[in-house]
Amino acid sequence: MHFPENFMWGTASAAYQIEGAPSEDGKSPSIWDTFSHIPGKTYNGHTGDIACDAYHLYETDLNLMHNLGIRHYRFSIAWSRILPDETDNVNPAGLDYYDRLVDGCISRGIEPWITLYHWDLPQYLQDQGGWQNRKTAYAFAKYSDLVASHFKGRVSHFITINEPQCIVGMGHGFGNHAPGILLSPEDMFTVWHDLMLAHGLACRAIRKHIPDAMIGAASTGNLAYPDRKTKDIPQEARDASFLSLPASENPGWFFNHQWFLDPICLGHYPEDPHSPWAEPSRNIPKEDLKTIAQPLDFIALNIYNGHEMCLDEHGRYQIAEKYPGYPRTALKWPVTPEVLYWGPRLIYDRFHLPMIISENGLSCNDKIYLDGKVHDPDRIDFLHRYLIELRQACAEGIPVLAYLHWAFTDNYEWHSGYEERFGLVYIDYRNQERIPKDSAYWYQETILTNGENL
Ligand code: GCO
Repeated sequence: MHFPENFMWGTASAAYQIEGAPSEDGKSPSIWDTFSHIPGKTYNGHTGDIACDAYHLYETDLNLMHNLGIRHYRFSIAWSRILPDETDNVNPAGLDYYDRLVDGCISRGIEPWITLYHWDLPQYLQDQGGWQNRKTAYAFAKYSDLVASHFKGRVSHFITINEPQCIVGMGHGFGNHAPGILLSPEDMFTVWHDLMLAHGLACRAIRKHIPDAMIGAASTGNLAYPDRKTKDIPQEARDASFLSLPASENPGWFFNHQWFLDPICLGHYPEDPHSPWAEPSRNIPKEDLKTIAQPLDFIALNIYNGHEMCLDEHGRYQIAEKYPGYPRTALKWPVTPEVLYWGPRLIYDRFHLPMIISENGLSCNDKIYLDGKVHDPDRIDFLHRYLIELRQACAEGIPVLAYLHWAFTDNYEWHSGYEERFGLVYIDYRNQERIPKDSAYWYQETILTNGENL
C-alpha cells in the first residue's frame, strides 16, 4: 500500500532558524534578533546570528535535498531582509538572496513553498506596536504583495502565517518567545485578531498577482482522539479538540485550532464559551471577518503529538492518563503516531478542506558515532509509525496532499537554541559540516517508494 499518486514529499525550515547573517546585505533586525540577544531569554544565550549559515550555504543544502530525492521545500522569508525599514524601499540584496534560493530550488526540480511569516517581525514594526497595532496587518499585506508580485511565475505555493498560536501564546502570553511581552488575554486577542486580518489581506495580495496560487496557513493545537478500533469520531473527541477548557484548568488555552481555522475557513470565531476570547471576539467589525475568510486551497497542519482518549466507567471518552515511561522525544514530547491518522480526520470533519502536514518530526539526542555517521533509530521509528497512520488516513479518502518533514537540517530551536536537533541532516555547529542522518536515507527510500516501504 502506498500514498496517493502525486502525493508531495518534502522538508521544512524557517528563516531565523537557519539563515544567520542577521545584518548582512542590508537586512535590519527582526524581533528574534533583538529577543535572542536579551540575556536569560534563550538557552545559554544562543542566538540565530550564525545558525546553519544557510544564507551562505543554501546551495549545499539544496544539493543535499536534491540527492535525497526531496522535491518540495518549505522555507520562510525574513521580512526585514527585503523591507529593512518603514520607507517600504525594497532591499535588492535581500531580495536577491531569495531569488537565488528560489531559482536554486527550481533548477534542481524542487518546488519552493514560501512561508511569509515565521515569527521574525521586523523590529521597526515592533517599535510601532507590532501585532498590537492594526497597521502591522496592512504592512504585512504590502510585504506579501511584494513577494507575490516578485516571485510570480516561479513560486505558486504559499503559507501566509505559521502558528499564530505560538506567536500569541509564547510571544505575547508566556513571553518565552519574541517579542517576549506579557499581555492580558484581552490584549492577546487584539494581537490574534490583527494576525487573522493579516492572513486575509495577504491571501488577497497573493491572489491578485497569482490567481491560481496554492495558499494555506499553518495551524497547531490540541487534537484528541479515541483508539483506532473506534470507527466514527466521538463527540467527546470533537469537544476535547475544538472546545477550550476553562483557562484556569488549561494554561495553554491558546494552543487550539478552532480560533485560527474557524475564522479563516468558516468566516466566524468559534462558539467557545470557556475561552477568554469569547467576549472580545464578539465586538469585532463584521467587515474584518469577510477580509479574514479568503478562499484557501489547503490547511497546513503542524502536528507533533496529540491526546489519546479512552472510555471511562460510564462509557464516555476521556483523555487517557499516560502510562509510566510512555515513549517521548528528547524534548519530552509524547510520541503518539495515531495523531497523524486522527488529526487530519478531525480537521477535515470540521473544515472540509484539503490539508498538508507542514511540520512533523522530533528532537533526538543525535551525535556523530565512532564510524563518523549519525545513527538516529528513534527518528526512523517515529517517522515509520507516524507515516503508517497518515497513509491510512489517505487510504480512507482524507485529502492530505503533502508531508513536509520538520526539519531538513538541525537548526535554531527558538528559546531552546541549538540544544534540540530536529533535522534529517546533522549540523556540526563547530564547522557547519552537514551529515545526512540514517533517517535521511530512510526518508529517501520512503519518497522513492511513495510509502510502499512502510
Ligand atoms: C513550531 C515551529 C518550528 C519549530 C518546530 C519544533 O511549530 O514550533 O513552526 O519553527 O522549530 O515545530 O518545535
